[in-house]
Amino acid sequence: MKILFYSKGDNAAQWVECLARHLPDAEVIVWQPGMTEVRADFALAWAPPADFFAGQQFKAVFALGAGVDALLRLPHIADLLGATPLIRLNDAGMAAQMAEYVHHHLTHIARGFQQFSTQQRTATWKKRGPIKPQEWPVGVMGLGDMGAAVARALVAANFPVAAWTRQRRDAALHMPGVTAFAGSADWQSFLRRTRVLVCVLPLTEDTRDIINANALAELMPNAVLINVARGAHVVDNDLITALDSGRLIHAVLDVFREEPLPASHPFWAHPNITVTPHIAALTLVEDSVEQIATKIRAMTRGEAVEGVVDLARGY
Ligand code: OXD
Repeated sequence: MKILFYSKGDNAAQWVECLARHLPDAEVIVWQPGMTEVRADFALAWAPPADFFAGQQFKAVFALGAGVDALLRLPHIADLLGATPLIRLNDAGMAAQMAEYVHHHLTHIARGFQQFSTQQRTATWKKRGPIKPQEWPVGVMGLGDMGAAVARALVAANFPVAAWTRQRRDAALHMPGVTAFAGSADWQSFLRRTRVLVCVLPLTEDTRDIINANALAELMPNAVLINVARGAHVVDNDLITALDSGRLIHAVLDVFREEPLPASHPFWAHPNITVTPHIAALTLVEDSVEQIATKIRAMTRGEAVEGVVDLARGY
C-alpha cells in the first residue's frame, strides 16, 4: 500500500516514523512539488496545493485536522476528488485541548486574573469577590466533537451553557445541562441569553462573517468572544468597534483571516484582545495516525468509517 503525505509547515519525519509503526506494510512518500506519477492508494494531507491531486486516484484522502475549509477552497476540488472520500479527524486528542483552552480563558477573564497581573506590577494587594458562574452564560456555536467537549467542560464547571447549531441536532437536544438552539429562527434568542460567545463552528459559506456587528449587538452586556474556529467567522472591524464601545469587554482569538496574523494588525495591540497563534487544539501525531490507520484498515475490509466530509455541506 502506498501513502502520499503532505503537511504544510510540519515535520514530515515525525509523521513518517509514526505511520511506519502503525502501518508497517505501507510505503510512505512525502509529496514534493512536481511529483505527479506516484499512484498512491491513500493521501494524508494538511493544506496541500491543488497539484497534490494531479494524476492521483486515491481510495481516500485524510485531512490532518478537524476543519477542512482550506482543502475545500482549492480550485476544482470536487473534480479533483471525484468519488474519493475526504475524511477528517474526529477528535484525535483535539477536543480535550479545545475544552481546556476555552475553560482556561473563561476562568481567566471571569476571575479577573488580568487585573491581578496589572496589580502585581505596582505591588497592589486588592481582592475581588468570588466568581458566580451564573453571571457568565456561555453560548457555544457548533456542536461537533470540539463544541460538545467545550460544552461538557463548562457544564461541569457550573456555567449556564447553551449550544447553537445550524440544523437541529439530536446531540444538542440530549446533552445534559445544555440548552439547545438551532437555525436562524433561534439565532437571536441564543445570542440574547449569551454573555460568553464561543465559536467552534466549521467555516462554510453559511457561517463566514457570522460574528458581525448585528450578532455582537445582541449579546448580553459586558460580553466576551472566544474564537477557536476560523478567523473568517468574525468581521474584524465589527469586533474592534464592539470592544471599543464597551459592548464587549474582551475577545480571545486563536484564529485569524490571515495566519500568521500580520504584525501590523490592530488585534495585536488591542488592550482587550488576547491573541494566541492557532494553538487551541494542536493535531497530535500519534493519536491522529492511530485513528487514520484504524480507518484505513476498516476501509480495506470494506467497512464504513466516521468523519467522511459532505462536500456540499462543507464539513
Ligand atoms: C483543525 C485546526 O482544523 O487545527 O484541526 O484548525
